[in-house]
Amino acid sequence: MRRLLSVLLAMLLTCATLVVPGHALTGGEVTYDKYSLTVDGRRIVLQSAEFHYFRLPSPELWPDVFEKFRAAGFNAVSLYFSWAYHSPAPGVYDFTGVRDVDRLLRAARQAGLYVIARPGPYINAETTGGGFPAWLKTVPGRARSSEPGYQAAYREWLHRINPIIARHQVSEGGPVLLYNVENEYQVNTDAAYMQDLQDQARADGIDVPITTNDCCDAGSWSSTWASGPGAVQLPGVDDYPQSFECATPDVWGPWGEGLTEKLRDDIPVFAAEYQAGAIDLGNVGYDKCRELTGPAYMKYFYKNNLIQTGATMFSYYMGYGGTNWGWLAQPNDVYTSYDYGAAITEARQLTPKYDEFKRQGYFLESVAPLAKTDAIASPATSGTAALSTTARANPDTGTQFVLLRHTDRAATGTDGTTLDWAAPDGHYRLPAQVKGRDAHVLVAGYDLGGQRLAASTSELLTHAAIGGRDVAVLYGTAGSPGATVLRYASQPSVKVLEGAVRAAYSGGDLRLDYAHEGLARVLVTGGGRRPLLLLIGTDEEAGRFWRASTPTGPVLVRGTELVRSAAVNGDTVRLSADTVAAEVEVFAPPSVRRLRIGQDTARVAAQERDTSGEEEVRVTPTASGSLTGVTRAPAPVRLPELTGWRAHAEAPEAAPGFDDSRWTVADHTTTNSPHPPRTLPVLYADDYGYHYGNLWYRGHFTATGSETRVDLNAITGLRGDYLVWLNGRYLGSAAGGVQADSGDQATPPNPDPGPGHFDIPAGLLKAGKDNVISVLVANMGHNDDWIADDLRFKQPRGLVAASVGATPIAWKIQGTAGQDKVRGPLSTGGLYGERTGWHLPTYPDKSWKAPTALAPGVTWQRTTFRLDLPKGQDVPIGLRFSGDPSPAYRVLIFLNGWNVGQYGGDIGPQREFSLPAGLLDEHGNNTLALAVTAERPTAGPGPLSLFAYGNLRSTR
Ligand code: IPT
Repeated sequence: MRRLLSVLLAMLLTCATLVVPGHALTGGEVTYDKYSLTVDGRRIVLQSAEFHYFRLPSPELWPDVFEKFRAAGFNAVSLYFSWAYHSPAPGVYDFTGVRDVDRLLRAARQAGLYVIARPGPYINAETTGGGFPAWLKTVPGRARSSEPGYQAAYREWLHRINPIIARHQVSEGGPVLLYNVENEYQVNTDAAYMQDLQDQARADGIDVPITTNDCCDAGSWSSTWASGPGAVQLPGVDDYPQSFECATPDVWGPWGEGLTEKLRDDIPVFAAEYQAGAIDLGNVGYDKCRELTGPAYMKYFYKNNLIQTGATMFSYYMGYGGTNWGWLAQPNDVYTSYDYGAAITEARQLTPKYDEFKRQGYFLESVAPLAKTDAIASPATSGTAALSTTARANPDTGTQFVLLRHTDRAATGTDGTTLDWAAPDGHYRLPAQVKGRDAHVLVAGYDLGGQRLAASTSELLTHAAIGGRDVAVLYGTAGSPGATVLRYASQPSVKVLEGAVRAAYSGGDLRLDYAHEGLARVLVTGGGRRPLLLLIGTDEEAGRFWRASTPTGPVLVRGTELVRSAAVNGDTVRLSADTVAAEVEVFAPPSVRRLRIGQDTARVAAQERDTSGEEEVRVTPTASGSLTGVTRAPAPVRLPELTGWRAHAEAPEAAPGFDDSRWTVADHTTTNSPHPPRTLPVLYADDYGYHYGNLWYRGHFTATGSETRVDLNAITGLRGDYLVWLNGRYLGSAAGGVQADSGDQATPPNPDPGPGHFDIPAGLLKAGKDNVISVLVANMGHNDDWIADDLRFKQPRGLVAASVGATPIAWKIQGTAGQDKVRGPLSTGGLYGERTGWHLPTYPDKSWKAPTALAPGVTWQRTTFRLDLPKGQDVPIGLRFSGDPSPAYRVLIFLNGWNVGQYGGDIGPQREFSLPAGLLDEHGNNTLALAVTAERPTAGPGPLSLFAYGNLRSTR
């Protein structure tokens, strides 16, 4: 009986702990005015970042990314939906498994993020076809227009995806806040089409405001179409001021000031896609892209946009980039990794860019008057012309926001000034200093909880009412001077707990003067207000804080690697947090005496995780009223070596006697393609239903005996090639034609499909008999449709011309076998090994032999490894190629049957490949299979090893 009672009691207690929602979203009506969005009558500053679920095919990791967004102060996530990812063929759609977008939207809500839903139909995004399924290339009617063939196709997609989005709208208690039609629709436009997208959405139950992301300058859609058919309710603008030149990260703003235009008087300024990373056009690696778009850039450009234009809606592209696994890449611009140099890396690691998002995000989230501001006169920067100011104020509260930065945005020196500031509470002269390529947003006249912040030349991270007092975190550049003025009815008592802070009181103003060093602590009591604990730190110290809300109010945490959520129960604060061995400090109500880390209150409530592994951290109270303790180190991780490789050559298709009787006959004489065939029959792979990955062709001809040359042209997309055999003899390879055009309408796609002449060696032809040409063509993916031009989007893949003198050839084509229901249409292509399951974990490879040097053609190499990563830790695993990448080969990498990427000298700079948990069994056996296509004899890819991107104790 006592046992039963205690079990019941424990259950009750657990329930009390667990029903705490992570972050509640406000539901209700979504409206807007010229200042901001309003949800259920409450203004919000929208702070969103882009995420592509199709680039993280591991739904169990979606909550991790979303919680990391939320923990940086984002209140929304922007989601493209890829039509291609869901639809292998007309009329066929799949929303299960890794394509379960219901689950995706639930995960966003669970993490407390609103959603900007962007179902295209066109999305660009450097993904194959710009999100268009490849089967659309065979449909008549220009894509991105109202022409009938295209119209029927996109309506089919919208009527599948819209109802899913609709049932997750804010009005239904879900997260979807905005609905984005099309993408940077600016040339070859069609108003009837834009109108129809919106009409279809409304008919499908979309009731939130409809937006579109305009490209880049005033010539784009919503300025031309501000009203009338096709006009969009609440358009936004895309800005990429840093360009994609990752090789030169020090060049500032080559694509302009990056100030988001106000498109109409009745709507807020909406930075629909604001650059937060870059594609690696120059193949220099994403770390350089992260530098190009690093914290300095973020500070200068983002804050400029906030204060100079008064934008209240931001969506940053990308928050997390992910992976172009399978054939997801649009090959002309990107390779396997879509890390993007984002704040959160492909392997879900947080970077210094994340800290800067957090500094800005917490500020936006904490300071409500930011949602409604008008431009005002700004304070003078006395003593220097190097610095300048711009200011805004909230017309209701009078709160002022002053942007202070260098007049020349590219300046690199440090300059100081005294701000001559006519603030709402008085006229202040306060010292400030700005280093080059930085910018500060300073606040005056702000009701900070129970305090009155008259003015400060420190930036405000956040403030929280905790246990009857206010805790505020201010920050500034290490070593720079700062001053903060607070208003009191009478002289308060000031206790400097840590750091060098001078306090002076006069006429109701408490003025604090200091230099930003480490983390100073000042306790202010009396003076007619509730107590205030002021924490004044450097940028770095501010970046170490986490803020989490609980039903009993917010808590602040310092020193963990991440805080996902928190709960306070009686004398215990529980954190769902990621940690290493480090000092941790928690600011919680005074009733709290104990700290437990490791349980995700929100997700346990949703029964999505195991509750074991909580760590009780021994804590002691501090003079600041906080608790400190030391968290445990994660257990070390040892990864197995990759040994025991077995290999097997394939490409039997090259042999003359190979049975191709069941292959598809390629005998079309016409095509819907806007590219007329150069020779007949039409050999375009898409016309025969083969859309992704490698292709085989076999051409039979009765030789006259006088043929001297095989002439072939193939279009593969950038980085592609093709290999040719005649009667089983390898003739060689050639780079595939690309026609990767400039994106500029004036330069039409390059019609040259590349060289392709293969001399026939003497004695190889069999006159009067059947001769066989075998061709293996890489299809690297499909062009996007950025300029709404079918010549670009519908460019064929595969062979586009073939002849052997004037001798007629009978062609057959072969590609992907059936559909992989689990991995979807983009994972496998038409290699023999793929068609027979050599990539699958279950394939019996016992008879395979140890690898040797590779002959031209295709060879598979397989091995298995066992993992048992420590429970309760997050250890993202990668695969590293440490040999010299050679253009002699290209490697498709399969993990447990999933194509996780492509490696090789011609493919890109990438040597490390993320093996995401979910595809990777962290506690079991894993199978790696490599399909190596060699263009010439080669030793093949060098040594391969597993490595860990990080190791944290984690509630992932
Ligand atoms: C803009 C697209 O809207 C987006 O889909 C993606 O392609 C991004 O840029 C680049 O990564 S296109 C704009 C930069 C011209």
